[in-house]
Amino acid sequence: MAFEGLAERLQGTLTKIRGKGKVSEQDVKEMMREVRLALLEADVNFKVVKQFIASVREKALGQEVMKSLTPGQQVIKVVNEELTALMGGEQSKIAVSSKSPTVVMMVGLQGAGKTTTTAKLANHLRKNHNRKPLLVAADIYRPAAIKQLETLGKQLNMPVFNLGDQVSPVEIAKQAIDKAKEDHHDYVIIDTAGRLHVDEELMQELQQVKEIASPDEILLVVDAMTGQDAVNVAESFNEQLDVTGVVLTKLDGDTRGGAAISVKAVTNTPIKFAGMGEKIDQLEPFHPERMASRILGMGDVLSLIEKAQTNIDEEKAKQLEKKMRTMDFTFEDFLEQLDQVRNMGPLDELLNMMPGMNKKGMKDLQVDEKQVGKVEAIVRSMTTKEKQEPSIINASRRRRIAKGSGTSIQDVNRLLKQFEDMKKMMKQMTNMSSGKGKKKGKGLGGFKLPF
Ligand SMILES: Nc1nc2c(ncn2[C@@H]2O[C@H](COP(=O)(O)OP(=O)(O)OP(=O)(O)O)[C@@H](O)[C@H]2O)c(=O)[nH]1
Ligand SMILES: [Mg+2]
Repeated sequence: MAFEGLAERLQGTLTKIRGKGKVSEQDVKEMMREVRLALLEADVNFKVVKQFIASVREKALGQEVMKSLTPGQQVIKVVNEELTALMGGEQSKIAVSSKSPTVVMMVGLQGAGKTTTTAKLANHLRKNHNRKPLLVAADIYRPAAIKQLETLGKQLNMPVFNLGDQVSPVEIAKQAIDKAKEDHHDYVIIDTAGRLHVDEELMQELQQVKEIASPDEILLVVDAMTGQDAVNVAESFNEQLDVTGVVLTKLDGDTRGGAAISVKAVTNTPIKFAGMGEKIDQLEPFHPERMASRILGMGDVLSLIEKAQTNIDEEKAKQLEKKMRTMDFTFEDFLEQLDQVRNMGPLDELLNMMPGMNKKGMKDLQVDEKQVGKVEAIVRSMTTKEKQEPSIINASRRRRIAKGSGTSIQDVNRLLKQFEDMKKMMKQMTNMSSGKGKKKGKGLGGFKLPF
């Protein structure tokens, strides 16, 4: 499987710092040395590696600290982000012309996988985008080329446009597009001939086809197994033809993966699809992010990172903030918030993530886990009504709650008092930030949270 060597090396390196509570500059340096070697060994372009390492190092040292991740995990996060960016960041989709049909031209060296990919792409477009492609046999040089596409077309039950091998590719392309319009095809995919090396004659012909067909997309098909060569080939094709996208084939093979990582960086052309096997349905849209996590082989760490970033659901946080403003914040909200944060790790996070809580001066609040447990027990001993409307909690209810939670009446009293204070403070803070209460300038000093 592609990337195995690279994945193994990177994982080995990253595992070393994964659980570390502290990552020193020296750690990062050593790790980057290993990552560098791993990438070079995977046949990633030298310049690309250099740049990559520099930007990871800078970001790993300069980044904002996320409390729910260990420093080791944070470095992994940076490596993952940078690797994703290197491979193009966002997924890059195939062109769609506003004027049907969309014309796609496939180019590339001999044996790269053009003809196979032409069929795979047609299948993908029909299956996933409900399109009606026309395949065009414009390789008149290799004896069996037309036959090969015809066979694939039959297999797909899709028409193949073909004028035999006595008509020029330029003429074939022209007539194919007319035919596509006539038959209401919304995609035309032109399979062209390949050569062993990039040569002048081939390029000229491709340029002529390009001129007549004005393709919306020129997909360069490159064989991932060829490593650095794939990147060089991509560079020359790009210079001559201005390709709009790359298809990396044979990523299922025993490749070292370097091409996947450097092609975008070197040619500034996005990888749009990846060939994952010889079968017609083995073509996948290329997702830089997924590819990066596959290379890093760190689904667990990466999903933890993702969780840390999204766990406090933004929508909920907004609702909560609104509630606090309007004084509707109840003990029920409090519990919900507590649960959400519990899923993630250290509880002092709660304070920083609760809207309005991460204001200056509140940062150093320490949370005593035992106290939190006590508070939670008290809240859970309340009836729903009590949680929603703490004002109804009279003396006998307080007694009952204390008993139910294994705490004292004083504890319950203190919590209720502090909860009211907290709500008041929220109001004050909101007023302050909206400018209303500025004159008071009371500050928040001395206020204690319920735990
Ligand atoms: N394993 C694997 N094999 C592939 C993939 N894509 C193409 N191939 C194989 O690569 C070989 C060459 O594919 P073609 O589609 O004929 O290549 P081409 O670029 O059209 O070659 P020419 O027409 O000679 O220039 C075939 O045996 C394909 O089955 C892929 O993603 N994975
Ligand atoms: Mg071919």
